[in-house]
Amino acid sequence: MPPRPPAPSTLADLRAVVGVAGALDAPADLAPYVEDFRGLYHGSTPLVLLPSSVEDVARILAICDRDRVAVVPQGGNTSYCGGATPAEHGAEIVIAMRRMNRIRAVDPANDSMIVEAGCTLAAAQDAARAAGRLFPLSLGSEGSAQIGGNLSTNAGGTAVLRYGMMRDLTLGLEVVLADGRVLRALQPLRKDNTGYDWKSLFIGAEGTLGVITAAALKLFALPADTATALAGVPSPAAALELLLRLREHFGEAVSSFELLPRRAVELTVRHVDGVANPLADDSSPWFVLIEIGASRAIADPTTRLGEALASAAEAATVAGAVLATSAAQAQAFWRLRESVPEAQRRHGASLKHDLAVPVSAVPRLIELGTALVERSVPDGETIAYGHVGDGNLHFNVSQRPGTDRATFLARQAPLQAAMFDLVASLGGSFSAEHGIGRLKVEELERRTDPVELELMRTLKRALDPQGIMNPGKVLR
Ligand code: 2HG
Ligand code: ZN
Repeated sequence: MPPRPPAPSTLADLRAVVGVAGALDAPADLAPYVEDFRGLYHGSTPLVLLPSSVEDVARILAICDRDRVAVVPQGGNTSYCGGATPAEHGAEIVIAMRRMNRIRAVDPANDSMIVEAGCTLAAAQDAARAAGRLFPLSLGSEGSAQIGGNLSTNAGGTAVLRYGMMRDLTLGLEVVLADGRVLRALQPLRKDNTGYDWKSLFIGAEGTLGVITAAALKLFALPADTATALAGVPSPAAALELLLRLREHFGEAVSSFELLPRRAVELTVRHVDGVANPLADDSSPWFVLIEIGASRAIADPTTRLGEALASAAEAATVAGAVLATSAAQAQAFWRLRESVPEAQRRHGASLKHDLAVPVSAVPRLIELGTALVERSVPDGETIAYGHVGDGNLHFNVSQRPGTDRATFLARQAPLQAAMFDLVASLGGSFSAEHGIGRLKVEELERRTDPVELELMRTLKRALDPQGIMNPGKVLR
């Protein structure tokens, strides 16, 4: 039986917390909050609340706890797994964090800043830069994705190779628990061995254990100079060889290393305005986008990257390569890379698999995964790309033009099962950086070690005994 919608008196109490400006209930106002970014889920809610302080969130959750009303925390609504979309039955309220978007403090000497959950990732990056520091998390959706969502999904992106994922970038958290109590642990300390690392629990929990309202984040030195190149390579194995070479030359200054199949580049040039392939004459089947974020110790990194690529070419690891000679050109290379999801979307339906394997197993994953798609998806083509330096591939399959959409989409379940089996056989993960949300709940149940799963359920029961926090996401 679906849960009963909240009583009118509960809704009135919730509205009173945020005032008229902080409560949305007209159907047109609710619409942007009830559908996920990929259009996979079409939910319903009687009320979207826009709190502007941690006290607001605490009062909202205390009311929800009292009246057993389920809540769905939502950031920029860019989730790939439906993690922030309310259920269809319409009994859940949405807490959208966008009004909690303050930068509370920036401390360059401590290399840290304190940011509220509703701050966009781009605004957090800008605040760091304005203080002469770098906040390195970087994603295609950074203009709309919010820090709270980045934390709740433990977001990755294109700079993980050098700086790690969101969990690695977090020093402290402020969290409202399911019953409205507030955990305040925003001390930006690099050393603090006072008991369990509970903060880590809320990162990647997708709002199922509490609502993150602010975080203390790590900052870094801005690179003194950046070199960016696009190189054609004969194979994924050659791409990994190139990564090793670059690491020998530049050490940890290699900040991004993104693999693109030729087909992804073609689709991007075809479907996204203003994108060009700077290596149009290069017939390589694969390309890599390389970024070196150099400290002052590495003088003229662009020349040095050119030398490294020339020596890789002599060893046949690289075919052609083009170095960005201006910031605008580097941006154009990044636009090519960041536009791949949009190009795939415009090209037709796609089946997505966000996979991680040990970096050394990437060539094998590509070989076996591509063969699997060829055998089982005659109406699709493999577009496997992404953060190869982290062992994370977006092993996506695009529908071939002129084929039937429904038939193609019906292949998702069997293909996904086979793809996830393949990843397991390579020692990998079926959820690398996009989370579980609603999309992968059954897979998590099926594929997680029973002891691990029981531990997760124990934690969920302990922190959310009434099951009001983002029900049906991550765990059922
Ligand atoms: C990226 O790396 C994003 O571009 C999106 O994680 C991946 O669309 C995708 O599958
Ligand atoms: Zn990605």
